[in-house]
Amino acid sequence: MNTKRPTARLAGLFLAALAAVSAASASEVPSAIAGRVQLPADVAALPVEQAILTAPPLVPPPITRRTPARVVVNLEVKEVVARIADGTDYTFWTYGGTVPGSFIRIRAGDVVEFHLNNHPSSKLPHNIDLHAVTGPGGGAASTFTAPGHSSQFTFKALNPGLYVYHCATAPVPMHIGNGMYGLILVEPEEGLPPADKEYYVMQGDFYANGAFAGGGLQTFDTPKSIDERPTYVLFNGAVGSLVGDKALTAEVGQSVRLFFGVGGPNLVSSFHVIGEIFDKVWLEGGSRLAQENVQTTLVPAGGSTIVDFKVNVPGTYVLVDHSLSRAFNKGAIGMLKVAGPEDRVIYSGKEVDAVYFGSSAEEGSAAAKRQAELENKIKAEIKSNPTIAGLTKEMQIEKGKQVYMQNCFACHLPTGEGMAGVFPPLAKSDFLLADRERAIRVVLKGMSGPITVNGHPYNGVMPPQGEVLTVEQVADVLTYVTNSWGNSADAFTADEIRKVKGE
Ligand code: HEC
Ligand SMILES: [Cu+2]
Repeated sequence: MNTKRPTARLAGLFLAALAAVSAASASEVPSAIAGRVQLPADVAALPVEQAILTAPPLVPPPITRRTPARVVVNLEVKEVVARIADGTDYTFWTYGGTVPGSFIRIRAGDVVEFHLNNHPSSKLPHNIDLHAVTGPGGGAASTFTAPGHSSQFTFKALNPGLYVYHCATAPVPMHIGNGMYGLILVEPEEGLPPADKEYYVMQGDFYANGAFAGGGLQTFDTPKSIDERPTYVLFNGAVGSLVGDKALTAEVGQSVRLFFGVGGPNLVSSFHVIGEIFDKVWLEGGSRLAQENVQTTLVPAGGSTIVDFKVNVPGTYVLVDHSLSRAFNKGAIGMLKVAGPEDRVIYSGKEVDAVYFGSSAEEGSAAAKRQAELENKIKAEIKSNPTIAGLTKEMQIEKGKQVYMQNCFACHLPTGEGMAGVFPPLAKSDFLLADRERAIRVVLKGMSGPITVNGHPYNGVMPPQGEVLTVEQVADVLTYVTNSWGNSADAFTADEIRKVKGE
């Protein structure tokens, strides 16, 4: 496998470079490659199975075997643009192309060979911390994976339960906030009691650089995330992902089981289904049936729950976070549609009408749109005022450093030194400092093909940043890189960037 060598070098250099960066210290840093594990004879003799992964709201079938297996999991990381609300797209980072990521189902005692494959079109390295794993970082350090690479590690599922997995690459709240989480169910050895319908739902808080359903393409907003002011609180990654013809379904008399998790990054959920009572709750996703007859169950960020209930009468049952502004104004609504004969003794009145929620949400979103317009007007006023607009070069450098630590450091490293033969240096780069316009073009439009930097050849792919970054952010990050690590140049202005962008 010749993919191993650059990864080893990447991991080693990255570790050294990251040690100097305090901002990244809370996240997992890559570890050295330990080589393939020598499985003892009894483990090597176990039957080998390819895990079935499913996209939400579907769940893989229950595990029927009552003995352990070696399970191979192949999970692909993909950065995708998808609908977050009507007329509004968002750049999601995903496991398996969906938010939440693919559902993984194994059995306690299984030995899992886990492959994390980072799609070549990804802009950033990613990893995975599975809460079902016993070991440092839950696998994060062992799965740090550059774009176009694949990492492998092995773990034994020691504890049954429903566990969250998530990305733990710096900046962690951004990776999780962009949708990098999912659930892995470790069934108890004897299996779970049977249910007629099983579904997979996860709640997440999203921090967009625009208003709720504000239109256009939105991306992650760091200040909003730090203040825990989400633009959206969503079930399964989009407003309306479980509504209308995408609603969950069941029939009168059936037992429904929800595997519900909270990816966060920040909020907890007061999970409730309007018009239903949870007959059974496996609190916090643990393996013991802990409570019965529950109205609302609290699910922590990075936690889960399993709820079972029988549906007795037809109608629409609404899933909410009972912190209700999140449901009515930020999107945390899903639906379970139950078909079948009425039972007017159990329930005789008229059912909850979906339109009630819909129109409230619409009014909220019209106001939010107006709010976005006003915010843009204020921004335009500030821009045309030279005393406010005149940012000092130092301020630009500080802002640019933040852009760099989100968008560039993964490849060019926090020290700007790059990685010999793979990522060219920005520190004292003759290529960078020779031509301002060319530098702007590289950042906006990306670059590929052979180049020479400080006498060394490079032939890689630099992903375009023009869609991800605003012109101000490009000006700031270029001002930062051309005035750090011994470099020196004039500040870049947004107008300079705009000129190249429009060519
Ligand atoms: C996914 C990895 C990756 C990311 C992220 C990335 N770059 Fe690059 N960058 C490259 C590669 C690879 C090249 C060389 C391309 C080639 O060989 O043609 C490059 C080249 C460059 C160059 C010109 C060569 C030099 O060393 O002077 C500049 C300037 C540059 N990048 C700046 C940035 C900035 C600023 C950011 C963040 C906004 C960024 N890069 C993000 C991989 C990356
Ligand atoms: Cu990630």
